[in-house]
Amino acid sequence: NQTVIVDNQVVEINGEQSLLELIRKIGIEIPTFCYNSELSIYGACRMCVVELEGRGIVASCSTPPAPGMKILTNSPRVQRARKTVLELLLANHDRECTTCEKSGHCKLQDLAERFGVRKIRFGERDVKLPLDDSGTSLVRDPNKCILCGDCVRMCSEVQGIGVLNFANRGSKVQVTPAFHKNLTDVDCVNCGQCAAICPTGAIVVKSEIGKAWAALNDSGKLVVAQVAPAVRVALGEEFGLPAGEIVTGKVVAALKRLGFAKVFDTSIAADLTVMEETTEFLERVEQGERLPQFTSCCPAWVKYAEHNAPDFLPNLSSCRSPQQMFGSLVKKYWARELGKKPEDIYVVSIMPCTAKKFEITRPEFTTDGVPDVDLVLTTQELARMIRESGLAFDKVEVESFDMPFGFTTGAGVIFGATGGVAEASLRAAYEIATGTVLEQVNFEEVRGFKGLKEFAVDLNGTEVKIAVVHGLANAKELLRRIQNGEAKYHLIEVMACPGGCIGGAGQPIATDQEVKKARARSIYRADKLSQLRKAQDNPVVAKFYEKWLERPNSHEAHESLHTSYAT
Ligand code: HC0
Ligand code: SF4
Repeated sequence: NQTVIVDNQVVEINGEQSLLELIRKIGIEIPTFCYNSELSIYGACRMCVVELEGRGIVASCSTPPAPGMKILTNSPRVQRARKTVLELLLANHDRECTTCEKSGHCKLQDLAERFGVRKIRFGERDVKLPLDDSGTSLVRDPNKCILCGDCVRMCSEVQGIGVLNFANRGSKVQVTPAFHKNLTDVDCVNCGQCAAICPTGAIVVKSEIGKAWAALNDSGKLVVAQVAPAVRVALGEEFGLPAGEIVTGKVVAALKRLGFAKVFDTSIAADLTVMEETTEFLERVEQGERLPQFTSCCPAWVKYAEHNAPDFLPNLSSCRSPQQMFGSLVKKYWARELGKKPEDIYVVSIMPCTAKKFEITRPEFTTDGVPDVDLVLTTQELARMIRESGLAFDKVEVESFDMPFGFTTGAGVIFGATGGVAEASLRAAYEIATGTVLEQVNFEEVRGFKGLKEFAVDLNGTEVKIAVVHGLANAKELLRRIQNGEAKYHLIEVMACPGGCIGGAGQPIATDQEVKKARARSIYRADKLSQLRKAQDNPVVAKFYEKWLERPNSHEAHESLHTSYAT
């Protein structure tokens, strides 16, 4: 029969591709740097070594199980090999652990502690390579790179971009963009997935907490926050709550305690986006032009399209993302109602996303020198501010979002998971096109983690075909098929991050797929628990139209809620 022996325990082989998978199955945590279930096997870091009878020390990630194998996972030889790997990595690694952005979340630090590395027998490196701090979203520090190649494979395999690569040979090997350029000078889209998978502090999200504290301490400014849909199902993880726990009310309360005057919900702007984007879509369907329509709320996807798919730019929805629509609402209309100048209101977005930091700097989102959104903090940065302040997150009493931007429908919440934007749009498109009430609002076909999801719906006699992709490599493949005439759709949702915003690089680190799945389930649970589930039923959004915007896609709406794209 198909068994192996692991540390004297008989284990059945059940389709596992590697010894590593097989050993982890029985609850032994094999350490790794370069092994990630969603990436190809690289087998370079040598942390996952085990002792195989008759063969000696082997990398378990790249050794397939064979019947009769005898494996030791914790023999003296294995222990020595692991420690040596760690010491060699540390010898070649910047040792500013206490001041590193990744401190406390670093795998190298973690494994050095776990395996009791207290002394490094090898000398310290003396070269100091330059930092890449050029971008809005990420900081790359090659001095902390351990050459596991996770970021390289993430950027090329999952995101289809491939701007990071190995350069030089021998002891001078480095991971870098081509010709040692900065990330801002190559086609990086700021998705941050390289940082999310980096086990050390070699690529990290740019922290802007200092700017937030400065604004909160500036008495001349009204500082308000908007909270993105995906944040509410992830922040709790930073404070020991189970993955996916819905902590909306606690997020609001915590932001209030940090000093934000008002705390608003980005989801209300997502409801508004549904109205604008669906109206635009139905008009394109009627006129048979600029189809398929692509969603435009993911700034990494928009940048990808600008770099790599200029032919498709006319097909992107002209809608600004909910984050930017929210900025417009606050600075262009609400400010007037309050009798304040736009520059006296400071808008901070709490986002799961690193590309949102880039999005607010796009020149079209600054009006008369005043940015529509002033600052983006990621979920992780908010967690850090809460820790800095000393607030006990688990003890904070829940509060509700403030008005006038505090009431959302379930449609605006599901934006946070892959398929959510398409589903929210369908809920509206169906009712607007057919003039009948949609009773069954769940479109299960566009939910879940499959790379490409497809669905067709009859909208008043027209068969409308929808595709949903997440991970830019999946988008790239879909574009190729459309260009070759192999696929035809009317509406396509693209989110750059696997899982959608819940898997954003600004979220608490989650290398385990199950964590992302738990977050997605919570997003749909929050939708189910909502009083209203269709954006077109949001009475507050209806008021915005009455007071400010007239109707979806009006001239006024185009001025402040839509945009155009650069080639
Ligand atoms: Fe998302 Fe959004 S859903 S992109 O993932 O559309 O970041 O959460 O805030 O803007 O609403 C992120 C999340 C947002 C925007 C919304 C959209
Ligand atoms: Fe590649 Fe995204 Fe990292 Fe840029 S941010 S280097 S596109 S993975």
